[in-house]
Amino acid sequence: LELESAVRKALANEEFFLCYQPLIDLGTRRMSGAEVLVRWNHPEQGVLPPARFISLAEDSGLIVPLGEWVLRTACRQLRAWRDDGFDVPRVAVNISVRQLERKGFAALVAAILDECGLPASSLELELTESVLMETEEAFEVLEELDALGVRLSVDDFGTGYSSLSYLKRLPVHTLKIDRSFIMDVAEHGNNQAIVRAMIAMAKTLGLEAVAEGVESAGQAEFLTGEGCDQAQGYLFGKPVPSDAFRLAWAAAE
Ligand code: G
Ligand code: G
Ligand code: MN
Ligand code: NA
Repeated sequence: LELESAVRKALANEEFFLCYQPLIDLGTRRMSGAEVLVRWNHPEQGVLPPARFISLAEDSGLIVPLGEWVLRTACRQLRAWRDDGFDVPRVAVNISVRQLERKGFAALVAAILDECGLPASSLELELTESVLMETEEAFEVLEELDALGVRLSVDDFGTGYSSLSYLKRLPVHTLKIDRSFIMDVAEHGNNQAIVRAMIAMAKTLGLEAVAEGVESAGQAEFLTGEGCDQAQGYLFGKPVPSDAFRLAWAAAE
């Protein structure tokens, strides 16, 4: 309860900030977007990672205003970058089931895009497998978001318990292969066959494959050879605040 009121206060005091991690097109090796990751600059404890407060914010329902702040701030940042001549193709924002369940979520997304003068294709929403499996209502919201033109990705793919049939049924565009599978692919590890199969399955279903947690050139080489579309990880860049992201990538564009 104490933390709950602390999160509430932190929102009011603007103690949250966003970091951006590059997504890389493996064909061209150019930056294809940025995943948005929230941080809490706690007045006493310093910068806290999402693991310290997201599930609490989900349990208390505070993820709804926090998530809206993240979405709006990320879209405003993209607008500002573009106005400044820094053309980031899209931002990818993590969304919790509690947000998706809220009536009018698709309308909120549409309003924020409109407010920022951004086409829906500039926004990607990352959802975990468990979220996607949750409810029939969630399915309807996904269809509304798809109709808007927002891109939808399945985050941490391969870590859930879900059946694969939902992939064909849901209007998702991208599979983000969890970094636990990527770790040993350069060393002919056990996961090579699994990752190869995941990429092939994405292709068969007409989805883009993104590899998470790419840390070495060997991993990137393997993934490129297997036809993986995009990658993300420390090899290309860690999550950093907006100014550092721009410094790192504006010149490369
Ligand atoms: O770098 P990292 O510790 O930032 O992120 C850990 C996890 O926290 C991510 O996998 C993501 O699922 C979650 N996360 C980060 N930012 C957000 C956010 O804005 N909303 C939600 N719901 N989850 C987030
Ligand atoms: O669950 P989600 O994929 O949304 O969150 C991404 C998380 O993975 C963040 O905590 C981010 O800091 C972390 N991350 C991103 N790239 C790498 C990487 O190359 N290696 C490791 N170990 N973690 C990474
Ligand atoms: Mn994510
Ligand atoms: Na992940």
